[in-house]
Amino acid sequence: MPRLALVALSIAGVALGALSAVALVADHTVHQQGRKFSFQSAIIKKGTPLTFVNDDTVPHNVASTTKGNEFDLGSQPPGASTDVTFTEAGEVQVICAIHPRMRMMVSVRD
Ligand SMILES: [Cu+2]
Repeated sequence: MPRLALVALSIAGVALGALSAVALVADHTVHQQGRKFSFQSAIIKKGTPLTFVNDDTVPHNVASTTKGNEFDLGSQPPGASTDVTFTEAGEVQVICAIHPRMRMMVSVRD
């Protein structure tokens, strides 16, 4: 997706007073920096890997208990990069089991 479209989507999210900007994750990568996910919401096509990168200096533990898309990356050290493939369409809540304020939604589309 062109960068401009991504920006437009972000602006639309703000204009709607949405809790977060929904974006197609262009490079299929979600960064973790400052104990935050780089997207609050993201859309991914079913079966396409989403890469979680830990850019922080502390470990994270990315996980989901959403039925059909459960996963747990365990302790992910700084600098690590891990792929997650979502196999069921739907809304998936992704959390960090270490930092309760770190959460995001992944919308998995057919
Ligand atoms: Cu964390």
